[in-house]
Amino acid sequence: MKTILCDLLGIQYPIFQGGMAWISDYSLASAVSEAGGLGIISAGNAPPDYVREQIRQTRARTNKPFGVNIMLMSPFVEDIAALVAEEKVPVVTTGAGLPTKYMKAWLEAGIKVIPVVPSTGVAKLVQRAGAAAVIAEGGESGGHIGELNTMALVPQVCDAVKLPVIAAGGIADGRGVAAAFMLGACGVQLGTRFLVAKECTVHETYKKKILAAGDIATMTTGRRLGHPVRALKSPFTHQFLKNEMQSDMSLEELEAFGSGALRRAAKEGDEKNGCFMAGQVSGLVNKEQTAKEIIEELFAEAAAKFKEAAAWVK
Ligand code: TUI
Repeated sequence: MKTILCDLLGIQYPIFQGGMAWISDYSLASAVSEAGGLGIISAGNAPPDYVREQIRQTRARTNKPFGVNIMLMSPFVEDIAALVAEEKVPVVTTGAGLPTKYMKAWLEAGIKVIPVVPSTGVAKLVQRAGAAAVIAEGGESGGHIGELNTMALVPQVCDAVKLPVIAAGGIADGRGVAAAFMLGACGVQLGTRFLVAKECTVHETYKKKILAAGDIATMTTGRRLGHPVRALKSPFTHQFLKNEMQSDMSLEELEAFGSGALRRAAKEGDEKNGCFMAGQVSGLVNKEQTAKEIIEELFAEAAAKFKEAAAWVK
């Protein structure tokens, strides 16, 4: 299954591995790129030296295209923005904000810029600024989410811009991939499914929790802070929600309570104080596989779905 996204980026399968802060390192990104998708290193809140080393390690393991995801709320965002231009990484994806002020420098460095957009307005804005494509990520996804869900967001973004659209949020198997294409997307981005990839170096406890999770295992917190986050229900998320509802807790105190929680989950497997960000599809993710197995299975399933569906039309 080849789409214009494959030609645009020089990849074999139209799939991105989502940039997951504290999780998507060179091990996962290089495995996904080698398997024919687009592997993405997450800059998250990390300092530039860490990200530079991740880029070098990825380049040492694959000659294929890869991306760096820039979390725009990072305290190091200015330095990371300069770093990716200096390193001339093939693709930059962005999340949690507007990337427009950095885009001129990235485009001058020959980088393909592919922002996550939560709405048609943001999609149009980044199209004007020179984006090569957009990722329409619905609220089924893990981590920081927008207002709309994938089913409503993807077709509206497809109508709003002329760019290739990559669907994200709520996709974990071939049915999801096929559905995303039916909504008008020409590619998909998956995070949660790649969290349990063999090459993913996240803490074993995190993987076990995803594999054990069911359909109603996630919840959102952080609405009072203006950035809702989806994560597996846990002692941390329940306490966060309680704090959030308590009007005597200031926004600063609430931010401080949440600070470091994703790192504690991803690096330490801290079941009590960690925040295990994950998508609603956690219930569909039931086995650990290599990145290559995941990608090949997804597209074999999607192709079978399309053949089945074609037989319904007389
Ligand atoms: O960014 C993500 N997912 C993330 S970032 C992250 S790190 C974090 N940790 C704690 C609190 C907050 C963040 C964990 N997961 N996905 C991409 C995404 N981008 N989702 C939503 C957006 C987005 C929202 C608004 C993109 C642009 C945007 O622009 C409008 C504006 O008002 O800035």
